[in-house]
Formats: sequence, structure tokens, C-alpha cells
Amino acid sequence: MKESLNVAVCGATGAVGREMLKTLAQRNFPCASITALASARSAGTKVPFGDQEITVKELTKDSFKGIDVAIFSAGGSVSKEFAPYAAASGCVVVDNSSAWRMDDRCPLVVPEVNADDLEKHNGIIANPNCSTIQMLVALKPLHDVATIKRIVVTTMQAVSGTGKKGLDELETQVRRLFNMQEIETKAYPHQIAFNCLPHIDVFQENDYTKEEMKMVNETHKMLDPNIRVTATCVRVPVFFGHSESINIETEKKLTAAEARVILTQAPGVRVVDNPRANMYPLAIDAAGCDETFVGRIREDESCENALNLWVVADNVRKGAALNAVQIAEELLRRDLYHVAQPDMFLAK
Ligand code: NAP
Ligand code: 3JM
Repeated sequence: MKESLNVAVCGATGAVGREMLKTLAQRNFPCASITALASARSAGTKVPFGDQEITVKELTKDSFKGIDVAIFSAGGSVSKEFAPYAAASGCVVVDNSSAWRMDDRCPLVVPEVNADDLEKHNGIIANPNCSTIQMLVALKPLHDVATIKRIVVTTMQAVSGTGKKGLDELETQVRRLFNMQEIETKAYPHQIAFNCLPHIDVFQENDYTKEEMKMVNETHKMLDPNIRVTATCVRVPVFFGHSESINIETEKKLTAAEARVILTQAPGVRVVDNPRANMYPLAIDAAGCDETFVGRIREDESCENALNLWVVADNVRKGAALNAVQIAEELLRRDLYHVAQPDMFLAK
């Protein structure tokens, strides 16, 4: 069993990559070495890792010799192209993009939900979409007790989900509007400052967006294919933290009080639910935290066995970097740092 690992972070200069380096250092992940990879544009620049600075190298097919685990957050096309070469070098990939999530060969994992799926990995493990991760951390313990039949979810997603360009766009638009200057729209099809856009990722044939269908398909893969899921994903002018309004219908009746007790004991969940004291989960409080916050737990009075919940988490942390690092930790605990068929993803 390995005690320390040679780690690579691909996309190390991005919003998620930087959080990844921060999370690895904060959690004292046993790194024998750490390699920061990004495009040729930022090769030679430095990124912080704990109290050190590491020099960024260009990601190439040969970047993975001697690397045990590579955590990718450089976008789907980079993952599609380079993750197979990493696996072929015997390196285990934890991929943050949507490139491999629905591939049957790749487990899709939230450790609090389906850690056992890691046992059958083939070298590439997918990290789910941020909105799905926080939803399932909150819903898995309720599903175990009462069997969820249907989920209706509306997300309010922070601009950090779009990375550096999303953060820059909100900041620039707010500043320019306050100075009565013209604004540009680059990251989104419309103004995001002081606005809500019911449009995340691209529209599909069925008029849902790809982001909405990620929530449907990923829930089926990780939690239960029998749950009916419908989602509306909205980009809102918040920097960090996705908020979700969730309605669930269950087979067994669950009172709000019972749900509160179950969620209070659930791993990775923090219940904040005292509406009379104006206490409920807020994006500004969840930012920088590891937990998924749940509140506004109440019975849906329009339906027999149904509950409403308000679920908030830091989308860059539990929604991306932290979940990936937890996967890397779980692989170590289970002694799963080996790739049986290294060329599986190269072969057509
Ligand atoms: P970002 O701030 O725009 O950063 C993108 C990173 O990718 C940068 O480090 C960039 O390097 C690197 N990159 C771009 N093209 C590359 C190439 N051809 N070769 C090597 N590196 C390249 O974006 P982000 O917010 O960190 O997100 C990155 C990706 O993570 C997203 O596209 C998405 O797939 C995934 N993500 C997942 C979740 C989740 O919920 N699991 C959440 C957010 C993001 P340079 O500095 O050299 O350009
Ligand atoms: C590409 O908030 C968001 O936009 C979601 C995060 C994200 C993803 C993802 O994780 O699904 C941003 C950009 C992707 C993707 O499809 O890989």
C-alpha cells in the first residue's frame, strides 16, 4: 500500500485548480511530489501550494510518467484528450469535467453517496457536476430511509462555476454599471450583473440545457435510476456558492422533523434551519466551507408525501476541488492506486 503519492493538478492556474492545490495542502494530502500543469500560455508562472510556490508546466501527453494521481480541471476537451494518456501511464485520473461522467467504464462518485463504486475503477474516475454533488449529499440519507420517487430542483448557480471569466465578468459589469459605463457580455449571452439567466451550458434537443440534463443523468447513475428528476438551472449574480430549491416526493411519509434528525446525523451535511431566528443556509456563509448546508425543511402541503428543502454549498470546494480530493483520499484508504488495463481508454 502506498503511503505517499506523486500528484499532478491539470488546470492548476484555474479557479478549480487553485482551490485543488489549497485543499490538498489544507488536508495534508500525502504528496511525495506535486506537479502543476496548465496550457503553454501559463507555463513558467507560479501557483501557491501551502506556503510554497510551484512552477507551472505545460500539459503534454508525457506529463504523467511517475505520477500516481492526476486531478483534472482544465475543461472537457482537455480531459477527453489527455486523461487516456494519464491512465496509460498507470496514473489514476480524477476528472472534474463532464467528459467521462456518463461513460460506463468510469465510476462517478460522491464519497458520502457511493464510495463503493470506486472499487471497480479502470483508471479514470469522474467527479460529478457541482449542482448534483450538493443535491445528492443532502438527498442520499433521505432516500435511504423513505425512497425518493421524484425530484423537482431549481438551482441558483454562482459565476465561479464559469471559472475566471465568470468571476471577471460579474465584477467588471458591476463596477462599470455603477460608473454609468457601457458593459460587454463575453462569458454569458446576457448581462449577469443584477440579473438571473435561466441558461447554463448549451441547450439540448429537448429544450433543457446540458447542465439540467447533467443533474438528471448523474442522479440516475449515482443514486437510483428509478427516481424521476426535473431541473431548471439558473445563473445568478453571486460569486461563490450554489443555492438549490429542492422538492422531493417519497414513497414513505417523512415528516419535516424526521428529515431534520436524519440530516443532522448525515455525513457532510450541516443543518441550519431556524427560520424564526432568520437562520437558513446562505451562499455567503457556505463560501469557503466544506459542508453542504440544508435548511427551510418543510412538508409540501400540496402533496401527500413530499418535502421542500433549501440546499447550499461552495461550488468550487465541495462542488469540485474538495470532492475530488476526498475521492483521492478514499482511493488511498482502500488501496486502489493501480490501473489494471492501462490502455483501456486509448484503444478505440
Ligand atoms: P478556469 O478558471 O477557466 O481555468 C481553466 C484551467 O484550464 C486553467 O488552468 C487553464 O490553464 C487550463 N487549460 C485550459 N486549456 C488548456 C489546455 N489546452 N491545456 C492545459 N490546460 C488548459 O476554469 P475552472 O473554473 O477552473 O474550471 C475548469 C474546468 O473544471 C471546467 O471546464 C469544468 O470542466 C470543470 N469544473 C467542474 C466543476 C464541477 O462541478 N465538478 C465545477 C467547475 C468546473 P491556462 O491558465 O494556461 O489557460
Ligand atoms: C464546464 O456552474 C457551472 O457552470 C458548472 C460547472 C462546469 C462544468 C461541470 O462541472 O459540469 C463548468 C464548465 C463543466 C463541464 O461540463 O465539464
